[in-house]
Amino acid sequence: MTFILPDLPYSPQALEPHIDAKTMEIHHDKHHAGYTNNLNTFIEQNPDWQGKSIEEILRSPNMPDALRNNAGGFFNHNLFWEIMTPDSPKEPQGELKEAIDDQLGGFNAFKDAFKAQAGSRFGSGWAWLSTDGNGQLKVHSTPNQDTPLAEGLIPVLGIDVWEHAYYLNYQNRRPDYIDAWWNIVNWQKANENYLDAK
Ligand code: MN3
Repeated sequence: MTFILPDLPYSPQALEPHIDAKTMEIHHDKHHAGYTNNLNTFIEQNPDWQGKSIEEILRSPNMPDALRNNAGGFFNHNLFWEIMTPDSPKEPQGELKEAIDDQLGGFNAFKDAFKAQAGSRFGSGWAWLSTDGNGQLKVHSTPNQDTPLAEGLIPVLGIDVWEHAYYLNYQNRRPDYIDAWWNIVNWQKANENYLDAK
């Protein structure tokens, strides 16, 4: 099985001014492409891992680091492009909105908890809103390219807080990047992810 780098679902400049076109181009065309190529090379050279879906790979308990990092990078960025949009409704939608209200104390409390996870992740990683598949939500973060799948969770939405995701525009101001990111969250897609996981 060969994993295919997906096209961005919008133009590189579509998310400006919140994420600039140059960052999007480098992030997709270099970083995401790199994870995808390295993943495919690893699988070519390690037949034991052939024929598995990306989810099956990432739920395996015994991934070597080369696989863990590149499979995670492939999967995480696939999700990342999808849960952003230039046409954000700016607030949670549908059943996901109800679950955020019921379980996490509402949108503002959720944003604070999410920003705390994203802001305190030392070095490189991701912050997530994930679900256990039974409707329960969890706000958490992972280092490097680790995924919620490895913890038995399914990601609903996530923010990349590697410096390559924001440094050109925001330099060291990660909190400003996180604040701006709420303007481009695709809440319809996040709600679909939540419903699909049930
Ligand atoms: Mn990235």
